[in-house]
Amino acid sequence: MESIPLNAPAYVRNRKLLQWVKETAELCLPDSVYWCDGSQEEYDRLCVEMVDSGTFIKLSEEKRPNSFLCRSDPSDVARVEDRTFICSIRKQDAGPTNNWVAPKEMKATMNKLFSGCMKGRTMYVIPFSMGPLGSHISHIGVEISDSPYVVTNMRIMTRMGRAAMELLGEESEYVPCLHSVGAPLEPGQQDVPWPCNDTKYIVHFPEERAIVSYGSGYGGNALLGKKCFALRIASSMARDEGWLAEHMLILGVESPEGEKDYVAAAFPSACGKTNFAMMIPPAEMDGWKITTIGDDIAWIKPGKDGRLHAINPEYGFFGVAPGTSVKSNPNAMATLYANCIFTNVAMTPDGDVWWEDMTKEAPPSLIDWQGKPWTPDCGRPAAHPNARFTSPASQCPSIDAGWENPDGVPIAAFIFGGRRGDTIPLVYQSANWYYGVYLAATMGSEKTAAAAGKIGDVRRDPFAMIPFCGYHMGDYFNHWLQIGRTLSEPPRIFGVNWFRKDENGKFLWPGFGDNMRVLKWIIGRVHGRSAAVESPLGWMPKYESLDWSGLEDFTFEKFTKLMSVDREAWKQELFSHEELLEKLYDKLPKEFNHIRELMLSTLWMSPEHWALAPERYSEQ
Ligand code: O2Y
Ligand code: MN
Repeated sequence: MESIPLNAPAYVRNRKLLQWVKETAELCLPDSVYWCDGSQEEYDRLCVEMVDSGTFIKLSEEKRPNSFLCRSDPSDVARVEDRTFICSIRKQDAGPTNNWVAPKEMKATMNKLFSGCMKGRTMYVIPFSMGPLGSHISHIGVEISDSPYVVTNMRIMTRMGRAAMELLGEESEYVPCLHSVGAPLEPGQQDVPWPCNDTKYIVHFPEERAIVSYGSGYGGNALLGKKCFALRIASSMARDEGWLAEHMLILGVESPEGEKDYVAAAFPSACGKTNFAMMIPPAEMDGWKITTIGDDIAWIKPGKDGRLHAINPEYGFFGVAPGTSVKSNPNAMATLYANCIFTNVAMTPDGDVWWEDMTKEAPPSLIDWQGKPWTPDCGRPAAHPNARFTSPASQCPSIDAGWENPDGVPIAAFIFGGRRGDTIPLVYQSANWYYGVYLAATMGSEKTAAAAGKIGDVRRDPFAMIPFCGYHMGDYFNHWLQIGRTLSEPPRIFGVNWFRKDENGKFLWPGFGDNMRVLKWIIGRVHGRSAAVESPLGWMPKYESLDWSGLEDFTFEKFTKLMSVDREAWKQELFSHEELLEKLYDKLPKEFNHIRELMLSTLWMSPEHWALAPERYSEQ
């Protein structure tokens, strides 16, 4: 059998990589091998090729310059958690929250699936850096993929191309990421716009630091630098090496006096993470400014100064389009002005994009995400609910001046939130690192109506990491506790809940830009200047200690509802933590049981001590 020419450019010198590419080509049997250099010329050429093949639709050059619409197969629209595997050598290292298959067995399965799987296609070799090129916090990956959609998205989402390859030199380590859409072409067979396979596997080998993905071309399943590398594999690397790979946004808070602090925040999906990362404070809060480092993932390392320092390993945003509007996130909308790839959104007659809630009124006619004519009364969504934009982070008006700083930015506070209609107050500060880790480990969001057994049922999503931790969550909690022990200046830890409702089911808090009021209090706590009242949960703001400029009609009564800590509800809350903690029992930090017991007993303190007594919330 004739061997496939590798045609590696002279700057590709890494011996292990050259061998891996050769072996992969021999297994997958592509028509040709292409080494991505990451240039604009290459990107433009691939986009033209995808327009010609029907994968991309070029959007209006006037409305959305250099941007494209892509419609996926309707069966391939989201991450596939039930097909995602952590193949550690020992099952107990993956833990009960991950799917596990023995590495040997999984490799045999993958070998069969990948045999000849790229026939009729080009095999792209995609070198990329997660994090600024050459940063001591960054890591290099190489994705092999048979999807030009993956190549173009990876160029936006990572520092992709020749410079990353050159950093590898002859010997450096990289994370190999093998991907195929799993749709070989027979000679003469016509391709489809979105090739994929009903059989899907998203596989991680944490000990080998390797990723294999088969059957899907979409998002987190295929852009392997993101969830697979930057979270699942990196979390396992981070545990071994004493750092943190987290599902967190990073933002900067600048005071009118020019003081600058950075916070990292974790929220489960559908809690407005990207909105928070790009928030514009109310005009009345004169001089306060938010800057954006990242909207989804943070790599965080202890520094010599006893603080934690964070980078955004990504280079772009892969954001949920529906719900994004000039009202909910003006900075995101401005970021999307050009040079973007839109996946599964609707198209307007004049060649622009649209999705639900982008504008108050829907356009009278559209082409929906499946290419079908759409009108507002047709009863179907125009964009898929998980429709995405891929956009360069550098285009974001709020991007922080230091977002590419190879040393990262120092983290002053961690914020953990969920979507809870009751029980959890707007904001509280944990008494110390240990309570903070417990707070984050027990965070969760109310289940959607479809998933809930009863009203108020909560899906626990510790640190928003359940789908993304590459090892046992009990070990993960212990790792967090251990990191805290090593820091002389640990970030302060806060819980927030933007979604508390009143007795009529109406949201009590306006959210969006008004979250700046909470952030200002948090920064004030970090610097020891915001007043606070003690509660069984930790420290909480007094009414007077939040900045109400521009929101003076927010009454003290409403505030006490928003902040109340109900003894019965909290008793139930603490009992309900058991469901998750029991599941992780064999590796659960012993500290957690003590904290839970202490919190329970604090609830029996005289109510006058804390939040049941509203007068504690005000000096007046
Ligand atoms: O649906 C996907 O394939 C991607 S999911 C995703 C994308 C960007 C940021 N966060 C997420 C997530 O699920 O947390
Ligand atoms: Mn995410």
